[in-house]
Amino acid sequence: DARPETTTELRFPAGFRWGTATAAYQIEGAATEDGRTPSIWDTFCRTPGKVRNGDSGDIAADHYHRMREDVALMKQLGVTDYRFSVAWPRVQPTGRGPAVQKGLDFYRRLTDELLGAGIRPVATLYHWDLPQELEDAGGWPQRETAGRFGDYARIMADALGDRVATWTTLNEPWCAAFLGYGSGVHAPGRTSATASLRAAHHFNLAHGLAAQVLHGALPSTSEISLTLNLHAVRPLTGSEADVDAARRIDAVGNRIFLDPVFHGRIPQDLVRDTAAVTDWAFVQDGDLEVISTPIDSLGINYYSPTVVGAGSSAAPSPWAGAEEHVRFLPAPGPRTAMDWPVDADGLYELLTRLRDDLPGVPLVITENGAAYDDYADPSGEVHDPERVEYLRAHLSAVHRAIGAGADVRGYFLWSLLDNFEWAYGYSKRFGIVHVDFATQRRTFKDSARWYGDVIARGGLTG
Ligand code: GBH
Repeated sequence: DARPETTTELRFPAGFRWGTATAAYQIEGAATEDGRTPSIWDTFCRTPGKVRNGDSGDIAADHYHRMREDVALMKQLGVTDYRFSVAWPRVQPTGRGPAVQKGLDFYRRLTDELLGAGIRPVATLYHWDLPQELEDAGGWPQRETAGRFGDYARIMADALGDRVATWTTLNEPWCAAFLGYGSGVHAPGRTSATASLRAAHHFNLAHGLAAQVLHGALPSTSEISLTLNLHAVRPLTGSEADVDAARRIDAVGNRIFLDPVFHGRIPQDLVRDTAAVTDWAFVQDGDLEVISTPIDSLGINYYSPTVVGAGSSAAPSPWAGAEEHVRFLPAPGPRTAMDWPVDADGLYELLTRLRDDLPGVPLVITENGAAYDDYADPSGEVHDPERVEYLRAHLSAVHRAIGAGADVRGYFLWSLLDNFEWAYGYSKRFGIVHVDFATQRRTFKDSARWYGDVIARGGLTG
C-alpha cells in the first residue's frame, strides 16, 4: 500500500520524487557563448520599459559556468530529482537545421554531473526562450513553429535520450501564449487576442508533435509529460453571473490545454466565447489526434488561486474573449513579495479536481514556491521564515490531496536559486539558495535547510 499514514507526521509515499526546478534563461547567463544566439527574451530585455530596471539574463546566476557547484548544492540538500530546461537557441541557434555540439555538450555535462550525484535529470524542452529567428518568421501564432519544435525535440532525444528518463515538452504554454502574445507582459510582447489563441493551438500542436517524436526516439521506459500552470479558479459568489465568469476562465485558462491533450477535443464553450476573436480555422484535420498522443504524466505549476466575478478587465488582457465579461478580485489573506495571495487550499482543490477529471493520469507538482525578501544576520545566515511557512502549508495540501486519492508522484520546489524573474528582473527572489549577484556567491537560506530535512524524513510534521 503506497498510501501515507496520517499521523501528526505527514509522510509521503515511498518513491515520492523530491526536486528543485529552474529554467535556462533565468539562471544560465553566458548569453553569447559557444554559439548561442538571441531568444525572444534577449530581445525583450533590450526593449526599453519591458523588464524592471532594464535587467536581462545576460549573466543571471552564471549557472553555465557554475553548474558543478549548483549540482553539489542539490546533492547536499538530498534532492532525488532536478528539473531544468534546455535553451533552444543554445543547441539549434536559428531554430532550424543542425545542432551546435558545444551547446549540447553543456547539457551532456550537466546530466552526467547529476547522474554522478545520484540525482535524476528532468528535462524541459521549452521554458519560453524561442530562437529570435523563429519569432521573426512569425513565432507561435505561425503553424510552422510547431513543426520546428518537433525537429528540435528529435535533436534533444538523440543527444540526451541515453541519460534523461523524464521529459517535459512545454512549460506553461498559457503564459507563453497569453502573456507573450495577448497582454504583452512577456516576450515577444505582442498584444493581439487572435495571435494569442493561434499561439495556444500551435503550442498544443508542438507538444503533440514532440510527444510523438519522443515516444519514437526514447526507450519505452521514458516518461513524457507536459507542464501547465492551471488556474485554481473560484467564483466570488454562487450567482449565475459569477459562476459563468469562472467557467470562462476555466475554459481559456485550463481546458484550452487539458481538453485537446487528454480528450482530443476543443472546448465548445471556448469556441463560442471567442467567436468575435477567431473562427478557429487554424485547427486543421488531424491536429487533435496528434495533440492527444498519450503521455505519461501531467506537471502542474501552482502559486496561488484566481478569484473572479462578472465584470470586465483592463486592456491589453491575456484573457482572449473573456476580458469584457470577467473581473479579477484580490483573494483575502497574506501575500508574497509578488503580491500573490498565499492560499494552499487552491492547490488541494486543483489536485482533487484533476483526480476526478483525469483518472489514471499521474500528477507531478513541477513548480511551487514563493518570492519573499530574505535577510542575512550578522553571522551571514540567510533567514526566510515566510517561505518556510508557505512551503509547509503547500506540502501539507499535497499530502492531504494524496490522502484523498490524488495520484501525486512528486514535488519540485521553485526555485533552487534566486534568479531572473522575467518582467520583474532581479527584484524578486524565489530561491531557497540566496545568490549575491555581485559575487555569484551562493548561501543556503533557512528554507533550504528545512527542505533538506523534509526530504531526509520523507515528510513533515503537520
Ligand atoms: C512560473 O510562472 C514560471 O514557470 C517560472 O519561470 C517563474 O519564475 C515562476 O513561475 C515565478 O513567477 O496572469 O492573471 O493569471 C508562473 C506564472 C504566475 C502566471 C501567476 C499566472 C497569475 C496572475 N504565473 N499568474 S494571471
